Amino acid sequence: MSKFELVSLPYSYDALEPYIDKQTMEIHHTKHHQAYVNNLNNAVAGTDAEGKSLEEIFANVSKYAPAVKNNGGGVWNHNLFWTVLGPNAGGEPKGEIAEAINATFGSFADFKKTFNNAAATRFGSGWAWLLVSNGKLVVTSTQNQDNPLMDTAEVKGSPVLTLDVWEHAYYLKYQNRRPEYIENFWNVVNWNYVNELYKKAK
Ligand code: MN3
Repeated sequence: MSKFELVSLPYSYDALEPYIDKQTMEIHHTKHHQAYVNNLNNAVAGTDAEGKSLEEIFANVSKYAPAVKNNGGGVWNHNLFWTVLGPNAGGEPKGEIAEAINATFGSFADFKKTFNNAAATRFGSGWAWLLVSNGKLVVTSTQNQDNPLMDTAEVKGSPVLTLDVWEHAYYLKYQNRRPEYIENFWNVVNWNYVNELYKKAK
């Protein structure tokens, strides 16, 4: 039976400096993300989740053990997170996602305020999301490693942008300053890829 594997980063650990530091990226990928992969493989072994894709599991995640949900989310969420970041990125979105953001939120600045607020006010550990829900762009946040693909999600849909607001994502560089981490995140958003995800999801 094929097992879940740790994806490679599409850039080097220091590629997002100075906004996300090399040490954080290396520990986040090789320790945290790897642990979710290992724990997910252990959690699905010998159950009827074995051999299923994460998307299939999430659609019925309420039927599985908490370890499948928590570690499955941990694997999938980080897979997405690495790809919506990139070096030589940031700035204003372009293309269809830019038009949709302006139409939905009024402006890019207003969208950022909404997203930043979702990320800053998520109590404890979790994620902020921009997703397509019933054909519309929506901002939400989830606790722990939950995500909008899960049947348990309050707001369901297809994510196109996400931000990890677990302390392990920022504490080495930013300590308790989550808002500063959130603000700097905008310098490393890979809008070209977010736009591709949006075109598939809408
Ligand atoms: Mn993380």
